[in-house]
Amino acid sequence: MLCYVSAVSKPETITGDRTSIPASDRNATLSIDVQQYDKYRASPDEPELPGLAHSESGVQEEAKSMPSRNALNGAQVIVDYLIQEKVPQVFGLCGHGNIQFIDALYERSSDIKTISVHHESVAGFMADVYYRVSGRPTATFTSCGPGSANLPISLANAFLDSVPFLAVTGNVPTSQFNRGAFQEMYRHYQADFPSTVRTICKKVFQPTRGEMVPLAVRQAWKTMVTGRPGPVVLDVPFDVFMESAAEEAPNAQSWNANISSRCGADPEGVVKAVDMLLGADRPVMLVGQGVRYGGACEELKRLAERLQIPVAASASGLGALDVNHPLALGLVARAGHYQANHATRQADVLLALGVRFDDRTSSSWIPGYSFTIPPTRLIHVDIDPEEIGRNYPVALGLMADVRTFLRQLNEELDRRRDLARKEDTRKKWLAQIDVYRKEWDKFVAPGFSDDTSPVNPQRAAHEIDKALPEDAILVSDIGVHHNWLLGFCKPKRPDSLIGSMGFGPMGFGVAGVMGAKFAARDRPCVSVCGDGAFFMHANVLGTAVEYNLPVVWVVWNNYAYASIRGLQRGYLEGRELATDFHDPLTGGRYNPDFAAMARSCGVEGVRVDRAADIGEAIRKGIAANKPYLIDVDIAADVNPAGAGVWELPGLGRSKPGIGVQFEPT
Ligand SMILES: Cc1ncc(C[n+]2csc(CCOP(=O)(O)OP(=O)(O)O)c2C)c(N)n1
Ligand SMILES: [Mg+2]
Repeated sequence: MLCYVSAVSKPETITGDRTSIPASDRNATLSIDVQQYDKYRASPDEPELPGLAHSESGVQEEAKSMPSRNALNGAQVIVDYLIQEKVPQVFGLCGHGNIQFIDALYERSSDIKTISVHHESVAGFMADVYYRVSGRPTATFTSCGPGSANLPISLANAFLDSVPFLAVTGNVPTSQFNRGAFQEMYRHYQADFPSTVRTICKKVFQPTRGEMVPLAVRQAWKTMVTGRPGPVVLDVPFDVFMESAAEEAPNAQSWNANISSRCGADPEGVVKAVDMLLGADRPVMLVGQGVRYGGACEELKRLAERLQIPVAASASGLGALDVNHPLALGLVARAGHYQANHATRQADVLLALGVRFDDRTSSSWIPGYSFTIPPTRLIHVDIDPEEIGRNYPVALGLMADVRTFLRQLNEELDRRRDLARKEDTRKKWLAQIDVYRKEWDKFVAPGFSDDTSPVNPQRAAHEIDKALPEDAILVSDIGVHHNWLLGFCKPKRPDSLIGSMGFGPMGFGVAGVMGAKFAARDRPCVSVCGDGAFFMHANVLGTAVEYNLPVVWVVWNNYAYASIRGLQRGYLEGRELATDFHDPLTGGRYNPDFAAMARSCGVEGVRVDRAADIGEAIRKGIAANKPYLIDVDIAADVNPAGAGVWELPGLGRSKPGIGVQFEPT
């Protein structure tokens, strides 16, 4: 392993003005053997008072009194820390505010790759999906002012979906704070990018001296990954990137590797939960993102099979249990599967694991469509107690890591002798659910064989799903296509179908698929995205070419912001404005030729007009092993119907496509 030593003479000489360093030394990088480097490492346990040499250790004192040949500046500390955390690559975009950070990346380019994108939000979405697939956080880098102001959409998305990444944002030099320097947000408070992002990330750190960087970076990383994960911003003024920061970066291993947030539930609560589940006549489990990304899928399956409890999923939990599993009910939502909604709304005990109960999962909290709580007795388990009791009263609320909780439940069951107590009732309940499943299958059957053009959306979702190999990662964008995919794809793994549910920003899937590819080089990565979102973020084509990323975009081309037009049709008596794309002369539908656009960027591009050709096009796209775009002409006038409803307060509520509101007796 090689480490760098920046050849600067004394920390003070580089403060604020790197030009005072002889040009020959300024960018010099020495490679030394790690053992030699280790000679200069102070013990990570030794505290140091800012500005004072540590008198007892000797080591630090010696290092300070010698010419500080290995002093790292702020940027170098951050980069070294990322490398220690085994971040293989960072995603970002340059600006004058972060060129010193990029320089530090340059110095360590054999240890960490730098991926340059064409829009900052793309970097954030890539970092986001990289985590969802790999389970490891990465970082973004953006400049001061507008560069970082392009990032918040992806920060907000990660925050609401509990996905961590470290956003290293540049800011103006501290010496220019509150002077209205180029790109400074100064009108309310100096260098105030933190105010821009404070509501959409877990925390913002803004070190204003070089020596504050080591503490900021290690704390930022810890905040990001512990408890309920989420993105953190490290906002670094221009001079702080360059200022001498430390002899070495904090030791990531000692600061962060030994912290566990896998807290279990109150043991009495575990006993009570088991009592409730064993005594239930119509129990259902509802799983969310906490199960998928919390690595609890095995434990979930074990519990479900052991107690024969059916498992429904929120959109963020779909795939936690293979949807082909006999106990899997599918999706609870407005457009959810009948067997899922109809089971959860009749359940006498509902065990909710890592779920938020948002309006789309809960049919806008109107009783009898998704849930009927009470009388359903809710056991709600979440790592974040803020989510417990937010929308429904609980019979039992437990703050816990979902995986640990499931292990606790399984252990408690090992101690019980009365597991078979309700076997017959349970069989009856599952048989009842089977009837709902058949009703749903009959309800949706016509869509699978519809051969019309433009392609029926249900058929399109089905064809896409059939064409994907078992290990494929499908990243959806936001729009009506996402609902169709949730309804008719059959995710087998926790990362088979990735979507955004909290913030729902267009572009998430267009860009996120490239993050998936970085996380899983050997798995096919496919994005299904709306024509509106693709046009918004078409810059991704260039990035895929520049980094040779064999991803496939399936553009769900319905010549409209169709999900929103659907609302105008459903709630506003069809008064349509600003929701479709049309030719001003003919009034006919308009869009660019996406396939030609792709080819102009060096990406393979094809157009598909018939349902029967979708599968073949996807298989070819994956086999091509290079960036590939498939533009599919899809009907816009059909909307996915399910067993739930959605209300826009003041405008009314939709009607379920199947079933009626459940009234408990
Ligand atoms: C950045 C952003 N702008 C606006 C919206 C509101 N919005 C949600 S879905 C949608 C339409 C998306 O159109 P398209 O990408 O073509 O997908 P479709 O619904 O047609 O499948 C819009 C405008 C959003 N979610 N994100
Ligand atoms: Mg569209």
